[in-house]
Amino acid sequence: MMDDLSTNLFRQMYRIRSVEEAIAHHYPEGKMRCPVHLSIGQEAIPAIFANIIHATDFAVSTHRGHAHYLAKGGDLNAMIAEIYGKSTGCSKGKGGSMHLIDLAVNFMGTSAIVGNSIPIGVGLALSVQLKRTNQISCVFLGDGAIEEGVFYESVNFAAVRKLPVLFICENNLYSVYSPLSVRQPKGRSIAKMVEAMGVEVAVGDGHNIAVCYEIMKNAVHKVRTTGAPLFLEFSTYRWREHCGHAFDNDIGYRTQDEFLEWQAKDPLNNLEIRLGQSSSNLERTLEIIKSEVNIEVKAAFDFAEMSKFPEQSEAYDGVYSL
Ligand SMILES: Cc1ncc(C[n+]2csc(CCOP(=O)(O)OP(=O)(O)O)c2C)c(N)n1
Ligand SMILES: [Mg+2]
Repeated sequence: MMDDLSTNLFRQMYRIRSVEEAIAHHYPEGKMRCPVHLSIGQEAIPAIFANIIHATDFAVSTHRGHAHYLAKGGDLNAMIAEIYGKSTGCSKGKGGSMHLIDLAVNFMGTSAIVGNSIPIGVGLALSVQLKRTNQISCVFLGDGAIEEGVFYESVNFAAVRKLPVLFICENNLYSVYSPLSVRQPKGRSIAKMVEAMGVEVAVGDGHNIAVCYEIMKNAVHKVRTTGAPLFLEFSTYRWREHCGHAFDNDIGYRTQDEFLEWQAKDPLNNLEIRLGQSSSNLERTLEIIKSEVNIEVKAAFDFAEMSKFPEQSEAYDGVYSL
């Protein structure tokens, strides 16, 4: 992989990780009054996405959406302010961590309801088809969303109407505390199930950034040129508890050995080691990237802290008019 691309991927992954680590660090202060679902450990796929997708393409995501918002180019200050409930937040401080949106970069929203954003993303793809623009619509979803009925309706509709939608399933093996083994029959492959619905699929080890980059690049190109849907399934693993800032390996739904096995495959750490060892110039570049990102992240938290809470009179602004 070329150095420029590798350092870009490093920057994206490091930026997402730093933002999430800072959220985890400040969360116990009690100033973020919303649940947070962190994707520390899952940064590779959004970082790859950031390097491939166009600003004009649409994207929607889930309750675990910080990384996708940032990867699509969403405003960092507005995201942290939103999590702090401030009026400068991307949803004016009324939505919190699970309601991120940045229309300036066509990041069209996230939802607390599992599966809820899938038909929105498919609807956006229908709008692209009707307007005959050269955009695609990307739908991030977790393995748990596959168990919602709306997923099948949406995939079927996308297949039948041949819509330019790219489904990106981040399979982190768990829906809250339930592993796939208690939710799906043994050996059932999510991707194969989707393929049986008439949609092309590709599968990748979400920790192998070189392979996943090629898979995603080909998929985006294919959806854009054919206008047909495509489904990607990447394996990945979240390090922290399902919801919140802490680690929860002690509560018994997964083993410490499993956790350590995935942590050893950390794409961020492994890329840093590989690049750092390859030349001292690259090693210096990584240090510069890290200090730039650290400054940016600190500034976003300062911005959120300094911003005001919404006024009571603004409670329904932008929501609906009576
Ligand atoms: C319709 C609905 N059912 C259940 C929940 C509770 N819930 C919140 S997140 C979640 C797990 C979703 O798992 P997955 O889609 O794999 O995403 P992950 O949390 O692993 O990123 C569940 C069941 C919900 N928010 N909405
Ligand atoms: Mg999951």
